[in-house]
Amino acid sequence: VTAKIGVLVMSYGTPESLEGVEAYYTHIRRGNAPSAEQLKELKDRYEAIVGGVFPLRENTDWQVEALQEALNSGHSGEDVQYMCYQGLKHAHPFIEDGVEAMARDGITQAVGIVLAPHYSVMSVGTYIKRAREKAEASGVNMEFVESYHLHPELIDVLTRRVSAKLDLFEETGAARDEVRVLFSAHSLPERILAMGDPYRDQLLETSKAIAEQAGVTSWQFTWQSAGRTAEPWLGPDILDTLRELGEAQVKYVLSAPIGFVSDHLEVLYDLDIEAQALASELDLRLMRTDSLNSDPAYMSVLSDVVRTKASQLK
Ligand code: FEC
Repeated sequence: VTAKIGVLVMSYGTPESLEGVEAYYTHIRRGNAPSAEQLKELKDRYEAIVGGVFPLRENTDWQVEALQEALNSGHSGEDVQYMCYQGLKHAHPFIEDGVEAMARDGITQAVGIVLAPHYSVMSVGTYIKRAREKAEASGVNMEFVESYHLHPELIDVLTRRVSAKLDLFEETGAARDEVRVLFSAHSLPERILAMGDPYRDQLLETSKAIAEQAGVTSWQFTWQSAGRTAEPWLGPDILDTLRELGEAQVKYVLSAPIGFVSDHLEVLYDLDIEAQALASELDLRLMRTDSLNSDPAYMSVLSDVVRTKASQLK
């Protein structure tokens, strides 16, 4: 008999339409509805990226499908069939819906993984907490992948992404060592540091590993997309970093948003529109590394860590 192992593939989630933005934003704000002004501002950002289409939804669908294929191919020796289920943090199907669907299909053993390589108690930690609670209530035995930020294949594929854009800079007249590489990730409230959270260190470890492998000496880490709340968020923000680089007469900048794995609002708006506009004002040439999306190399990273976790199921 072939054993069935469920895989809960968790991602941030995005609205299905502009009409869905209000409910989505309210969910992100833990049930507090945004003001009319905040709502308009967010809708405007979605309209600016793709005119009312939400790329994260399709990208997540493709990632989940590609992961299921990767898990079930090439390991014929295993008497295991992997079944992937989607669980989104702020949109349908929610994390709890994914666990429920597994239980309905008779799955009793499962692995959970988040489509984000770095662990923070405020990011991946909250996905896992919700999935674990639902799994316990549904009789599903689950193990979770917490992070995979130094997986050698992840470092390889991200190094290739950085090198490809450095080649492009070179083809258009900039020497490789004139390009400042800016690794970035979603900011979080500063208070995570006092909690001993590993998020910042993991991000620095990924950045350093890629820089070493790509032979990049001119690099730094910066934050992006901080939330609009009263408390202090981790900085410096990428916009301030760009201003500083402008003042320091740097001319070429490569943005490498290593905390994200998909094309979505925080990449397509915050970097490609907002940061790009500032860069042209400052007379900086800014390029960005391509997102991983469903690149087979990324699927191979995910399937490797999922298989390892599955082998630890008790
Ligand atoms: O394309 C899309 O529709 C979704 C883009 C998107 C991604 C994303 C990733 C992360 N977030 C993280 C933390 C926070 C915290 C708050 C927060 C707020 C927002 C808002 C939008 C939004 N986030 Fe997000 N995030 C994305 C979108 N995020 C929209 C609300 C408006 C705004 O502030 O811009 C603040 C919540 C609060 O008010 O208390 C905290 C983290 C990630 C990366 C890890 C992951 O993917 O889970 C961390 C993609």
